[in-house]
Amino acid sequence: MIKSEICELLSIEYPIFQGGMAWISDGSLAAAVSNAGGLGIIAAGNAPQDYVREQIKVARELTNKPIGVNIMLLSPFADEVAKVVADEKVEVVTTGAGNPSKYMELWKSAGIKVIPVVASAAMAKLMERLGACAVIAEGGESGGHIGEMATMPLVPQVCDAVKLPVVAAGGIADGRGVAAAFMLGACAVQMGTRFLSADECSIHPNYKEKVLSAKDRCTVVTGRRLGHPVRSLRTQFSNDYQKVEYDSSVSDAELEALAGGALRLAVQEGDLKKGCFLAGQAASMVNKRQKASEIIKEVADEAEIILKRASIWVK
Ligand code: TUI
Repeated sequence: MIKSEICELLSIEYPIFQGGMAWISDGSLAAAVSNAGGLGIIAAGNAPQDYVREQIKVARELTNKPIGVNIMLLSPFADEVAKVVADEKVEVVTTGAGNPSKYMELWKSAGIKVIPVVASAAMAKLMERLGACAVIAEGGESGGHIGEMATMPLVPQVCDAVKLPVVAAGGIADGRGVAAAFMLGACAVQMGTRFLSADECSIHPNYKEKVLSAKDRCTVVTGRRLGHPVRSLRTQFSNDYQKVEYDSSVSDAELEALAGGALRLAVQEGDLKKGCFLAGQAASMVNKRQKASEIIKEVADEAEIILKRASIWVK
């Protein structure tokens, strides 16, 4: 059994988080992961407060284990959702795509454990000073909104910068990734892409099929011009977007309009032409449909075998 200080800190069995993926990570998926002993996380994404309250209720009906909510800080509803999670006293809040400083006091006074995603060592230090209980060091191999650094150099540098427990994310989809993350100094991992194939993940069948058939070079990054780089599977949408991204005759507003609604079209409609199918570089390592509990157990068992064998390298 792999265990670390994060298990005691959060009262979970396995040091494995399920990433809060906008439009995807709902109360059912989060509850399945938490019931399996990991940390299930509901994504607030760009949704208003009612959706988030409802998904917390769904999760609470399905599990009495701790759950988390991810607040996407670029959301126009971030302020109201920040209050909802405090009201509902979810056990853990993770944040993404920005700096959550202004909410830290509110969440801490509600007794919530705050675990921000950081994309740099400096940001990790700031979060430590403001009272985060851990940080997620997410490299640019991940799906969705990404920072500049890759997981391999980011995790050890964040570990050196803070005394807090560090959760590694980005490019991790099996036990080898978990073992590597622990070797880099992390004490837990967060996986998003791997959970896209979970039976409890209710994305459109076309989305699941695209992930299951993805190859190693199937992801691309778009959105750098607008300052919000996003990794997704190569599709007609990403090809169309890339064609106009650096065309100076296309305005920023036109580019925004092209991307607007593309996540929802992928997740709910499975729209293979206009949908933006977010996924990380580990997509091609996701090869089978499984229950969330099987994913957690398989990944943890693989990591255990590898970590036990690690001493063979020392002569
Ligand atoms: O947030 C994510 N991944 C996401 S959010 C999302 S929804 C979205 N849709 C369209 C455009 C943009 C977002 C889809 N995927 N991951 C966590 C993450 N956070 N990755 C990188 C960061 C990050 C970046 C900069 C965290 C902090 C940060 O700090 C900047 C600052 O203000 O200091």
